[in-house]
Amino acid sequence: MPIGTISALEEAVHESLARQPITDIHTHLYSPNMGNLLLWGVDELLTYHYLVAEVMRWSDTPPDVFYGWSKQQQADHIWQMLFVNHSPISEAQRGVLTTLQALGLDLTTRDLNAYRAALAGLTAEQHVDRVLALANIAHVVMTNDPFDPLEQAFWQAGHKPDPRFHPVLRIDPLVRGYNQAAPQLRDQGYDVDDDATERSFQGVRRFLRDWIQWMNPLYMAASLPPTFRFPETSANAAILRECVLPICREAGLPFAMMIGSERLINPALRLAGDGLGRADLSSVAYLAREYPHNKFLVTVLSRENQHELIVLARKFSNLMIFGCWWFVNNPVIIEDITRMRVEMLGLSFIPQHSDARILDQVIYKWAHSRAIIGKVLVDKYAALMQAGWRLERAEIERDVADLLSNNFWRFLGRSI
Ligand code: HDL
Ligand code: ZN
Repeated sequence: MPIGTISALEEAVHESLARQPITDIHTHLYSPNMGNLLLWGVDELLTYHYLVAEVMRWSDTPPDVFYGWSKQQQADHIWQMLFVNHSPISEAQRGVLTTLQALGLDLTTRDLNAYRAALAGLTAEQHVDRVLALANIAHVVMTNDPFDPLEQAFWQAGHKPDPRFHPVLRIDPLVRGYNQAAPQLRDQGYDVDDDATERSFQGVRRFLRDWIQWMNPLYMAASLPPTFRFPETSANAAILRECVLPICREAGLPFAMMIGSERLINPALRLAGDGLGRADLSSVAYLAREYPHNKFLVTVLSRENQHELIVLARKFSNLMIFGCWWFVNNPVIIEDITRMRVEMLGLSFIPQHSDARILDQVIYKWAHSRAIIGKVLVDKYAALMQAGWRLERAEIERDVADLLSNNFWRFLGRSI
């Protein structure tokens, strides 16, 4: 039975989005059997680095003093400054409310200790089951750092993550600061030079092959600065050319490039101290063109880069663009980006990832994004109806499944 009215269309789109289990293709979450790496709960929610940056705008407490406090003291301060003293209307502030409300907590009391008590006593596994069900997430793609001793201990012992959690081999040091990474590689037993020599190439290739074997990642990934250029003569570029791209091709893995992060523009803020810059996307065009047998997942941090990245996706089918990353993960920009992508790519992209660092955040990050993606889809499907197109609910469900999951797995060449 075709959809005949706008209200029926709105119901079909928003219900399809709500019912479609999500593959969240980039997060900083961890399988519950990876121990303390997985962050969850009220105090972690409140001390998210986005909120740390926002509290510093009101607080008389210097960052180094703040970071010397306990997690609970930090959370109390953020709650008081950003939620009680001022209305919590920023995206990250509102997100905390969306999440607490979904967890069944009474926000009229504003009783932070009651919220803490409500979640106390839960195990990580129990909370993972509850939160993934609330957010309707079927697959969580992690960010796994082979230079982190905790991750080395887990993967090199042959442990496997919860099957809902999928690994990604994150290799920033190799392509963003190879000279500094070389000593760490030698510490792990890889015979490399500080410069990008043939011996270094062989050592890094062995490193990558070993970690692919230990981790079985879905893709390799790196966050890259706005100054990222390829080709160019640096050691970082040589490692990308001689090691990362050939090993990705050999293993059939996409390489995810997250471009535009300027690390620690304010070091005092630590994890909250990163900024952004506009990147030169001619390097992405070069890579997609000159490496047609490699697959690239790409997201960019600058609002000004979004349109040109969409144009590149129109030119290269080995390029899959994804998400509204970090500083563009705000409703006004998410809507802008999603409209441009639909208008220029149809349904052949991955609209969002959560980038969640705290488990509970997936509730708000996906609730907020589902609403915006739905608003754009309703407008676009309504235009099809206006043009006399017969709209079937099953086809909307198919399209939504592509956007929220199948486009990713199809691009990987994997069935799930
Ligand atoms: O490099 C990245 O993966 C970024 O997402 C950073 O982790 C950043 O700190 C972040 O959490 N953004 O949302
Ligand atoms: Zn991230």
